[in-house]
Amino acid sequence: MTKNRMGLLVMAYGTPRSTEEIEPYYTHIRRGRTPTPELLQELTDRYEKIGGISPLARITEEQASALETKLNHIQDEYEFKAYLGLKHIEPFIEDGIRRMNEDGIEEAVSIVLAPHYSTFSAKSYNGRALEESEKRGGPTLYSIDNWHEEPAFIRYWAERLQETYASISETEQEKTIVIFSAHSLPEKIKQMNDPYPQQIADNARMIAEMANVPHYTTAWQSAGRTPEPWLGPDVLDRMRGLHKEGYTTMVFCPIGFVSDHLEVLYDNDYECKNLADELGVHYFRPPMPNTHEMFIGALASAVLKKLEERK
Ligand code: FEC
Repeated sequence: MTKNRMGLLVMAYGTPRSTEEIEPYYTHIRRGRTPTPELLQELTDRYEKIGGISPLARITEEQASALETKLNHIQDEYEFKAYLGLKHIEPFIEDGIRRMNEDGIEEAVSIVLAPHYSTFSAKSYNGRALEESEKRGGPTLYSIDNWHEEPAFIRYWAERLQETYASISETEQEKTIVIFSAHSLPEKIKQMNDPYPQQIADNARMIAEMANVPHYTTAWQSAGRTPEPWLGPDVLDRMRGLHKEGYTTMVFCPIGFVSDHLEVLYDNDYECKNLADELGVHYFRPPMPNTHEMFIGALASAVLKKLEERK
């Protein structure tokens, strides 16, 4: 049987691959405004704290390749070929579309390596991809908006929580709380009826129920360095409040992210961990999905569902 060629545009945030790339990357995030020397230094220092640069570039490539392999292994109808498309550094989303077009790919599924929908994430990634494919006259895109309800994704985090709880004594479990977190966004998204806050709340409940954890909450992390108001409560403020309520162990699940990168390795494992130490609270952060088989299976399921939908 001849297989249909199917492009797979795997989109992710992107990260500098060297210290020299930090400035152009940061300028791109700021929509072309060069950061002040102070802001640039502060970001460089954060990368320094996690080893100089982020492992995100390597992990994103590994995830795209694992997803392509998995998809070609579990079905016979399509021959998938993955292309990377990054938001803030090369290869940009537009480069991914261009390469598909040059390779003669006529149809493609696009997926974002972030589980939830927001105007700042899925909408902007998929919007850029669509604009470029329209400009070039192909490929036809089937865009996945969100995939946080994929059962294997929920099971991934539920199992990690169960493993973490198994290492905590029964008496301490009573004073343990799970903090589900995601990247904060400007508060104005609330006026735009953006589904992001609700999707995070629903996802936290689904995972907590499957893992059967008695106490959990949600909080926002990694708010941008801009003067406008961002969604709160910030995870650090939430930690102080929970400590006052008597919790002595905090388990962090950054469900808005899927890889080890700056926002997890610095914002959680450095900033939250430091505050936990200051408060005398035990800190746990289960491993991120990265290329875990169950997680790649969740992405593959989302891709195949999208293709079923269009039939
Ligand atoms: O490991 C790494 O090097 C990169 C990690 C990284 C990820 C990430 C994910 C998200 N962001 C989202 C929204 C915003 C908004 C702004 C913003 C700013 C930054 C800055 C860095 C950065 N983000 Fe990011 N983000 C990562 C890195 N992000 C660095 C600039 C310095 C700072 O403010 O900390 C504000 C932009 C502005 O100035 O207007 C908004 C969202 C996600 C999760 C979804 C996704 O992955 O796309 C949403 C990973």
